Amino acid sequence: MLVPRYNRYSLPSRQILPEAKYHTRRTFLSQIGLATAALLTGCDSNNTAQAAGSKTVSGFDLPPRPSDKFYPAKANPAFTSASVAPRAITKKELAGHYNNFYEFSTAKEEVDRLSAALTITPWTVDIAGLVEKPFQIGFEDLIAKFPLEERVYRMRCVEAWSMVVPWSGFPLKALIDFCKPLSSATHVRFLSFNRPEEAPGMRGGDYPFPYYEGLRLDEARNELAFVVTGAYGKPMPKQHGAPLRIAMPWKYGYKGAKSVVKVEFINHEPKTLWNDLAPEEYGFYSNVDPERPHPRWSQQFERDINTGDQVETLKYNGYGKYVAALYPNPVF
Ligand SMILES: Nc1nc2c(c(=O)[nH]1)N[C@H]1C(S)=C(S)[C@@H](COP(=O)(O)O)O[C@H]1N2
Ligand SMILES: [Mo]
Repeated sequence: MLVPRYNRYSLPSRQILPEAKYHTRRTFLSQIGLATAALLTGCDSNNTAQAAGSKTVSGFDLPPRPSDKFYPAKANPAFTSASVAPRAITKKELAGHYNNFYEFSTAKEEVDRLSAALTITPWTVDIAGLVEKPFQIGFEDLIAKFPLEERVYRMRCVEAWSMVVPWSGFPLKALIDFCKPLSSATHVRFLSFNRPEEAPGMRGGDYPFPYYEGLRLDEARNELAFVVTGAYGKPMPKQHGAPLRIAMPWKYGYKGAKSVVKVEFINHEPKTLWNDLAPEEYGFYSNVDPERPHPRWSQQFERDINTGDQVETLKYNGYGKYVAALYPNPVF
């Protein structure tokens, strides 16, 4: 997303171009061809070689893992496609080709290709901070502890576009219980991977990576809070945050950290990357609220990337019956 020019982490100039110009640049890149585009974006030689060949490298290409057998997961009847009507599920190819994952690129259409370089086997998650006993667990061991379910959720980015995705995973509450936090823990913090050698966007120094996010513990225990390991009935593509990411469907998308390597329990409100960059634009809570404009744009409507239609933004992204009680007082 965009940050103001005056900020010390301000984006490269192309990011503050208006949408139309920005899309022209994307079209240009696709016209000159993938191989050249890969060179321009400084992606590693291995990737470039593959991109130049006939097979397109994509985050949809995943290594086989034992956990593949858990998909497709059983649909949770409370969150089927009926629960998001009149919205329809976003086409998988659209959702997987328009991604915010700044460790790879600030250009959404590039993330699918660049994220292919992320190694997801092995993958270790660190459980740290105020827990009975800190531990590390491999992704394959972790996922085997929880029955997977499928949930169709709306996803609203703070940039005023949205999609609808059938995620697979398990409740964040189940993960939290498994971590055995101490009663002194009030918040949970998520950290994403730190591998600049695999992620070109981490090499520029424009953002204080690794990506960090956090939640109040009661929000994290809400029934909607979800650990996502799959999408569209399959293991999750890398561009969506393989092997595991968080989904908080009543909040703007950036509250859901991708490719998580650390879950830390603490006793204070954690700092978050976007809040540190532009506190007046990205609050800690960041609940979807059409009545609270972003300082630089309205939040009353959003573009459904499936249809291109402008649709009305709903308070709490339509999930108020689940979460409104968490916020007796206004929060930002
Ligand atoms: N690690 C990490 N997590 C991240 C981001 C990111 O850049 N890095 N972008 C966030 C933003 S702004 C959004 S909108 C969603 C996008 O998720 P999607 O690509 O699966 O739609 O991921 C969020 N999680
Ligand atoms: Mo976003």
